[in-house]
Amino acid sequence: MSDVTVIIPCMNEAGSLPGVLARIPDGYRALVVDNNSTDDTANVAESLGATVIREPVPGYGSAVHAGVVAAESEVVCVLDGDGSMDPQDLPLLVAALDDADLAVGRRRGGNSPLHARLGNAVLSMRLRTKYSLPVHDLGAVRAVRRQALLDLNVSDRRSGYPLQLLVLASKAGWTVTELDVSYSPRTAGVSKVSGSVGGTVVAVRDFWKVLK
Ligand SMILES: Nc1nc2c(ncn2[C@@H]2O[C@H](COP(=O)(O)OP(=O)(O)OP(=O)(O)O)[C@@H](O)[C@H]2O)c(=O)[nH]1
Ligand SMILES: [Mg+2]
Repeated sequence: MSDVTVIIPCMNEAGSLPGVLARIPDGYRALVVDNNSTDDTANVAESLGATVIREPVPGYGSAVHAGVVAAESEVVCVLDGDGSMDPQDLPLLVAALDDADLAVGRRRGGNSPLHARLGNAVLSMRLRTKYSLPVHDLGAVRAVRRQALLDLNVSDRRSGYPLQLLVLASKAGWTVTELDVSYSPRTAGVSKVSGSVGGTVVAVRDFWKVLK
């Protein structure tokens, strides 16, 4: 499958983006969604050949959704712009769509703070037990057919988006596959979520709304 768009939601990722864009698989198109960056994110992305759209409504889900709407390919992938994930892992996820409706990455490695790892463990256990999903992570990186994703109507526009997508996929009877992907500390810039107490509080609140 070569008709694939890689959606990269970005809020101030100018420092990490060059490394991310350099590793986009051959034939895949990079679509950077600039979410109110105050740094050089849009210029850096454009100068490296990525398509850039701007989404003024804040939130991870808001940025991702704007990218899905704007993409024109049959398949879309989503990964972070902070250098913590490797775009070279995406073809394996895309290949898994031969037998699945949604392929998500289980992040391996990295050095997430303890509270983030604990939160992931508890939430993914809930996804396994309540929603019968074969996951051990929250689907932070994924590949999916674009139209099917749009039809699922994920409505969360903040950090609950990946979790709500998994819940809705389960309710819709989708086949979901989880594959290992590499994970490392962000390569530049400032953590907006797990690195700060405030970010973690917002994320947990968003997650709780989805899973309750
Ligand atoms: N948190 C957050 N991320 C956004 C937003 N808009 C775009 N993003 C991007 O979404 C991606 C995922 O962000 P996170 O990994 O959740 O946030 P982070 O700042 O990297 O935090 P940690 O991974 O916890 O260190 C990154 O590429 C962000 O730049 C937003 O409104 N909030
Ligand atoms: Mg990150």
